[in-house]
Amino acid sequence: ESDPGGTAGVLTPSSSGVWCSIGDTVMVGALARSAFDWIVLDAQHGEYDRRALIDAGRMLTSGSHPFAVRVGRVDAQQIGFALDIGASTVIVPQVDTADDARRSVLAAHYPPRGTRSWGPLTAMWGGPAVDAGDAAPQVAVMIESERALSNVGEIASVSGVDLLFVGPFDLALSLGVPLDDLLDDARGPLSTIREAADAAGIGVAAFAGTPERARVLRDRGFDCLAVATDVSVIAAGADSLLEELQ
Ligand code: 3PY
Ligand code: MG
Repeated sequence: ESDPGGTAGVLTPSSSGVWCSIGDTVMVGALARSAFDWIVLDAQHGEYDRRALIDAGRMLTSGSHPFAVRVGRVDAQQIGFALDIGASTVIVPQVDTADDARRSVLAAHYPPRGTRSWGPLTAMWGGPAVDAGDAAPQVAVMIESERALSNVGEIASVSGVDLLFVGPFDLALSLGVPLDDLLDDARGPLSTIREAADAAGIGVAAFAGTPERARVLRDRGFDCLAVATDVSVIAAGADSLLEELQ
């Protein structure tokens, strides 16, 4: 069941995002001015420690640029803190069960809906004093294991789960299949995930990392995609600028 009040999250249909791992505020600022629809700060595998998250969050919220944080795990403190720094979407990795999903939703909402602790960091920075009752973050749970796949129907129907976010790299590892086989399989796990989301009336998204994989995922019915990473943007930009010179 989707959030009855709706959310102002960044993961919307037909949108393209960039996944930031470097932990650098200037890089995030440049990407916020680019044509990408959304930005993810990756605090699971990226270089975002608490300080780097604060710096990036302060910069993005002062520019009124909405963003997402991928937290390190299903953890109330990390989920609350991602929202404290102004993220409008939280992406929770390794959500394997309906209970993991419920804990993620509870952590993202203030009482009475959830258990989030009051954290007015953005107000401290001079931003809007978000009223506790008004905060409506988008909660995306990552489906990236065999266990998550077998529980995907139950996970999708947890009230407050707004989106299933596929982590194809971990999902392929967990299933013991090559990544390309997972992506090429039109009737396999990806369609199971999409159908579970459809049945629950919620959205889907996925990490692609390259435009090539994004095209394949689009063919599988995923059109909210992390198409590139901050590192790949730099590499591709460097090559294309030099090509221009030829
Ligand atoms: C995965 O593919 O497992 C991811 O988590 C993408 O970052
Ligand atoms: Mg993963």
